[in-house]
Amino acid sequence: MNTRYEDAKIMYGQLGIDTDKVIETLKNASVSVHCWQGDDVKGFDQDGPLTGGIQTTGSYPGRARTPEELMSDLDMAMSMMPGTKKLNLHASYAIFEDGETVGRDKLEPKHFEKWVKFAKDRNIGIDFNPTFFSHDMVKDGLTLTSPDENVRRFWIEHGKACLRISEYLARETGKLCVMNIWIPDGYKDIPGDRLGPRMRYKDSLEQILSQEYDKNLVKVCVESKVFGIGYESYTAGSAEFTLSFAATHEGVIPLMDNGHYHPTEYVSDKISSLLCFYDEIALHITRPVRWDSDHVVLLDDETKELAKEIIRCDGLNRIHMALDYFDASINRVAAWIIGYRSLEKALMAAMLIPHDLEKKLQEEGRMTELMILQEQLKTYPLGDVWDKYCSECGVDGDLSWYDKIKEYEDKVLSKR
Ligand code: RNT
Ligand code: ZN
Repeated sequence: MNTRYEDAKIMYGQLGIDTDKVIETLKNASVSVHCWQGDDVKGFDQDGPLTGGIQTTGSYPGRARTPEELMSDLDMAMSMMPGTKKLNLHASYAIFEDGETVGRDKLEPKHFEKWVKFAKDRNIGIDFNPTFFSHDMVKDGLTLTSPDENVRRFWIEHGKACLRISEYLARETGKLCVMNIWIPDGYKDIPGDRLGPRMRYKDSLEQILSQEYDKNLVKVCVESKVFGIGYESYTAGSAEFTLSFAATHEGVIPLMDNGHYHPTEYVSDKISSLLCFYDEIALHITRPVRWDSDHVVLLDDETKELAKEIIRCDGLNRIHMALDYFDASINRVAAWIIGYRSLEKALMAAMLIPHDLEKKLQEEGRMTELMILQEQLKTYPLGDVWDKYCSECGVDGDLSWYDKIKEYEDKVLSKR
């Protein structure tokens, strides 16, 4: 393998790329790993179905049912993930002591103590999400936009509680906490009023943000969406809404989920537009198949294009990257690993491109040569640099990591 790496190093070196440096840069690029892949987005604070217009399909055995199971599965998954990881938690993953139940409007930092210990022991940071779905207080599919003031108040209090928790998570781990707000609110059929819900959403967000918090420790994002299952005709938190909200509210950054746009729109093309106007942006990286299906992320064209834009725009310090998918039809731990490693590979591929040269060719109008170079790079030995990276990070390579996951499935997951 080392000679293969040496050969690859020479090939990329001829293009002016230092593969050793690429490996070091990738090691430090942080990717947030979503806890919800392990339990089909169920959480621990309620027992109802998954709502909010999202869906996990499949019934592969081994879903994590308790915090202990989820932590153990996360450990297994993370042991096969090279690079810097953060844990992405939802408020619904609160851990209560025996018999205790607390409404989401009353959640406290102490309900996340065990997660803090988990993160500290592994020296990773935590990102956080208020959970505006799968709950009795979602009325007629609405939360922060509800015309029912009791409902809206409850969810505003939830948002404020989550800001306090996010600050605690950041303080404890010593690492920035990105808190992402996504609400499903909308209508299945043609609404009679589009402005009202959006004005209520705006007001609710402003009320949540009136909670004091340290802006150096917590970054608040707003995630847009175009439609959900059962919310086909209208969603309050559209792209225009969230972008405008973030642009006009200090300390708020926009989050783009690449499953949340029309099928011919590409988030890879949107990144540079936002970077002209925002210091920071955030991404949910997923794989939509025909709709916002949240399939496991693969090393496909759009993932590669997304990664290219992140690297080309020198965006590693300005773009918060998080994974967001949920597949219950295959081994869930493997699903985590495949998605994470695919994104890492895409980032590596992006770092192995001579961007200055491509830019020069474009600026000089040498589009034929640009096309030839881009096509050539597709068959360059990315895999040899990837193998070296995995071995330096102490994680198994592509041909062997599944052996250990299969063993874990036989010993642990299949007994659940
Ligand atoms: C839903 C959004 C949202 C969720 C998670 C669980 O369409 O993408 O980000 O997937 O919060
Ligand atoms: Zn998302």
